[in-house]
Amino acid sequence: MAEPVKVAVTGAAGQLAYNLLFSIGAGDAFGPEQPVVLRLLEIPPAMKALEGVAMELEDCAFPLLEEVVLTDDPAEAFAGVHWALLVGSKPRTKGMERSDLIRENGPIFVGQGKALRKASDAVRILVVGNPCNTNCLIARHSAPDIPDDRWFAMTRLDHNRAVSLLARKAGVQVSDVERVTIWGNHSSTQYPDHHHARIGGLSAVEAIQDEEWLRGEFLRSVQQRGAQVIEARGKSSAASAASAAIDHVKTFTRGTLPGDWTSAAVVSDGSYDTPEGLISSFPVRASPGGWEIVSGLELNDESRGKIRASVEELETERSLVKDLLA
Ligand code: NAX
Repeated sequence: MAEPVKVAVTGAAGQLAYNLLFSIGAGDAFGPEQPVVLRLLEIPPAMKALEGVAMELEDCAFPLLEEVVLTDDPAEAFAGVHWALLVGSKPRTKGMERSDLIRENGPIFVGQGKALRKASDAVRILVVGNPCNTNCLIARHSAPDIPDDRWFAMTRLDHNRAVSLLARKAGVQVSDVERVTIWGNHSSTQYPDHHHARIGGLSAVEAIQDEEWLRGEFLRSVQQRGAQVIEARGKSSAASAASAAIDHVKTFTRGTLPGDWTSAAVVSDGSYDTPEGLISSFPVRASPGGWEIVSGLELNDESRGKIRASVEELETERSLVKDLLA
């Protein structure tokens, strides 16, 4: 048997993690040959609930799940891990502004960033807890020794939502939809871009024959899907978000399909006029050896304007947490 891959999951007693941990245990993220160790982090009041989750993991008798460690100490959670899935953060409460949420959650990611120094040299970090781009920025600044290409904030759920919507509108399978891009922030300013998408080998405009829908309803539906799920379910997306996190790990472990790309918020290298260092979503090609931002895509004025608006929001968020960026 191979050496186990060690995976830290924070917020491990929360609803998203409840949909995530069992998939990881079953082998969905790392494949049927790869043993896994789960290192689960929670805050002290949630440790009892976490014990319940651990009992259930045990009761699944997953052949690949070698060990489950429960802790409220970030340094212990991250010791030697190859992947850190940072899901835990405080939820937005009634009447709370996005800026309040950023200030509430920022300090969590300073502490966790520092503790990530205990991780394996090969660690990769996926921040899911919101506001995920700016939380990722804070953690990255607190762990300057971890190279830029290891940091991700999750826009895969937005990407999957866009792919699914295009497939349904065109009446094709999701596997026929390629090269969709989510640009910018994981927020309602994100820009789901159909311009380079291919649907069954055609451009999105040719396949869908409804440019007005592509430029209007498609965009708004992806941007507002999270809010719609909350409205309908009374809770935020959990199963689809967990599935997207698994997709992200799979893509960045095994690579994107030939000719296709994915979306992920990564450390900007200045591409597409996005200021260097911001954690912004781009089209990304991955292989088992690494990844790169897809370069050279032509953007029309409308696309450039929409990307700029989302990037400006990220800059505002960065200015709100300036004091937390070591
Ligand atoms: P829950 O409130 O169910 O769970 C969050 C868990 O985090 C709780 O168990 C809490 O005790 C724990 N926690 C809080 N502070 C912590 C800390 N300092 N260390 C470790 N654990 C801590 O929320 P859930 O529905 O699981 O969502 C988790 C996060 O994912 C939220 O921030 C949510 O906004 C975010 N999401 C991000 C998505 C994305 O696409 N990037 C989509 C889904 C989801 O909305």
